[in-house]
Amino acid sequence: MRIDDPRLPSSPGFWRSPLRGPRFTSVLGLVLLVGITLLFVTGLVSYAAYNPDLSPVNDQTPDKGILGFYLFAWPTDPHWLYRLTQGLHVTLGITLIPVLLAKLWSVVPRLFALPPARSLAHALERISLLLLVGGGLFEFTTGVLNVQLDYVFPGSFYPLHFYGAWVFFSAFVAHAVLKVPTAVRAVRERGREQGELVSPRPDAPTVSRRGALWFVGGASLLLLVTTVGQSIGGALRRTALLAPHGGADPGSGPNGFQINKTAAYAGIDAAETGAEAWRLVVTGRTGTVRLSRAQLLRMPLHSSALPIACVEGWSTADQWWRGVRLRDLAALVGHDGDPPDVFVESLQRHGAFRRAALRANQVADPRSLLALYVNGEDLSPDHGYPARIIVPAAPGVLNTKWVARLTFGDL
Ligand SMILES: Nc1nc2c(c(=O)[nH]1)N[C@H]1C(S)=C(S)[C@@H](COP(=O)(O)O)O[C@H]1N2
Ligand SMILES: [Mo]
Repeated sequence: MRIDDPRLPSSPGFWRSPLRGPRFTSVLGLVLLVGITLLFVTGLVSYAAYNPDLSPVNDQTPDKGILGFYLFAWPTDPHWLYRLTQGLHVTLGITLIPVLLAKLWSVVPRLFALPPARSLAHALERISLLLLVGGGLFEFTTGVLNVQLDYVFPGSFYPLHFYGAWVFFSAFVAHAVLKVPTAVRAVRERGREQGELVSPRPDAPTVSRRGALWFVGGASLLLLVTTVGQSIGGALRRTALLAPHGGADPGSGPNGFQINKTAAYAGIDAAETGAEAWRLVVTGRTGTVRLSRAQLLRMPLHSSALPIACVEGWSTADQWWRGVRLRDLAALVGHDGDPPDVFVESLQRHGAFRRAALRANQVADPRSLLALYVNGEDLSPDHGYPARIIVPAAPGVLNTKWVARLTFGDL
């Protein structure tokens, strides 16, 4: 058989869909141009929100080197900032899946084309396409796995998704620079389509090109409306049919909002959190103090209305937290006025989220609390009783539950 035998996918004649052509591909490509750029930006922002610049504890991407050039001090305003950026990142990523798949389908004949390279330029182009397609599939797959399966991929999600994003986006930019002019022309022009994507012996159409685009758009819309509720929270959470389920049921009442990891999962024993056993150990410039929950409750208590916003894209509406300001705890151990960074450790013994570092600007914010109550009640065991961190605009992962120790300064 010759490579142009129409029984082989390397032959243009093998691909019969009359939908394929520059116009279909270009419309999808232009949607992805906007969508993936936004995904990349919100993804970089998400990484910055972990404050990896601060301390190796939050930095899940060792040796990020020059890729970390853009990191900045994550602000605490507006308090819903991470809800917005991460809700956008995850919802948009999921919504774009049908567009991505349709785009790949529309160019699939070119992926099989032989010979693999006609010239050096052609070889380079195909290598960049390999990075583009492979990188794209990799980023979407790792992202969805992290959201849906609480991560099962070999290796840590952060370095994989972070490095993958740079590889993918570099190939994406190169591709866009080459193709955008053609894509814009293809969308604008009327008349007969031509070019490599057009089948030389098309089948009779079963759906118009416009109908196919509506189908892709409809699939995206369906994913959008069955996902976005998890980021909006409240009553709309129930519309998030595609959001991960099967987690702990938070029940109703003041503590009835999503639970990420339960106390049982984290290995928190009720004996360790009782009034007898539990002490908060606070260390700073002037030494160490140990505080019982009763002593903490005698300190000035403050309230903040703040959400939990997880990297997985879900978030809660604002909850009403009450507790001791982090900056007051800093002052207790000799850091008056200008509090430093703090290293937070949980009672939890295993798992990456048992400790986190907060930046000085987060400690200084008067809304940042070591929360003891939520919505007028004691924290439930699953929400971090006897005490948890809550910080405005920060990713959920920095809101450490079952706090046992705070170390100010000297990270
Ligand atoms: N000790 C400890 N704190 C933790 C976690 C954890 O696994 N262990 N999970 C974090 C993550 S990823 C999120 S999103 C929030 C969720 O808080 P919630 O379960 O009260 O909603 O808690 C954070 N605090
Ligand atoms: Mo999270």
